[in-house]
Amino acid sequence: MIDIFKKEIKQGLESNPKTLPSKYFYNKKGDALFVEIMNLPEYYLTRSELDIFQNKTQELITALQLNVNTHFELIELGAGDGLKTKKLLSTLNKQNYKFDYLPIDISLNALNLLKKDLLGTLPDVSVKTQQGDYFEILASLKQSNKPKVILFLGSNIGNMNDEKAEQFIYNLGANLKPGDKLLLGVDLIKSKDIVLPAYNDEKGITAQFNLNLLERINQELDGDFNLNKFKHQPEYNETQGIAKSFIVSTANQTVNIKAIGASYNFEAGEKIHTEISRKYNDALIKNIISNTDFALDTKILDSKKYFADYILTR
Ligand code: AVI
Repeated sequence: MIDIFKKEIKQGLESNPKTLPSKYFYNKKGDALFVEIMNLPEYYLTRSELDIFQNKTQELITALQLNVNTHFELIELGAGDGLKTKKLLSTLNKQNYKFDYLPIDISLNALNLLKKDLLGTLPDVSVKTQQGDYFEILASLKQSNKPKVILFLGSNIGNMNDEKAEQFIYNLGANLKPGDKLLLGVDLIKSKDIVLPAYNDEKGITAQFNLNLLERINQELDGDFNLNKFKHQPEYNETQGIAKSFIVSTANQTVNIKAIGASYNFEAGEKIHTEISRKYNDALIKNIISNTDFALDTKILDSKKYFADYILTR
């Protein structure tokens, strides 16, 4: 694990321009900061999707074309605290649908908390947590003949570039059978007046979240990044619908990373690209799925039309 981390950090810092992978935001501190982000007034994404799950639950169920007599598997990739999904689980349960809920996450801790919570709030729902790599688990679930609904929410797909997103959805399809469904939650292209503050909140939580990457390198790879000499910088291109986060060096400086055995020079104003948060519209979604085995059925929007849950059929 540490070896892959070291290799990818080295690769990123030796690229021109420098980059660091956003997947490394999520250590214990990063997870906690992301929970804070989801509750920020500026971060509309979570609230918008919760609006759909809370107020358009029946539309979601109808769009998924579920059969009340057929036992199915509801598989969530990166379940987190399951807040949105609980609304769906509770309605499905009330309407006597037969299903197993299979949340998949890399964090065993998150899964255990979710399972405990669901045992208390929805004791009748069958919950089978799965810890590990999404695709390894999906491959192992392939033997079951039950129809599957995959949930990939929160615009998590937006943290991949379009090429990776297409590959990811293609791979999902390869692990499913015709008729299985994918519920894909994505943030929609909108004005920079709304998007930029979501990545540049007043309390500076997103800045801490971004800079935590450098802190992690200091702690885990014995680096000496001076966090006071780097700052968070989000950018948003409204025409493309792409938000990007950068860490900018505020001085000419050299950073040593002992575990890599290397030093890196930064010029004042030099940027490290740390994250992409893509926003979508119908054309982009259609284009991404055009070379996969999925067809687009429908989409459900929140009341402000900020966010969409697309329903795709394998
Ligand atoms: C997890 N992901 C969808 C978040 C996003 O909006 O791209 C991560 C995030 N980065 C900064 N704030 C939130």
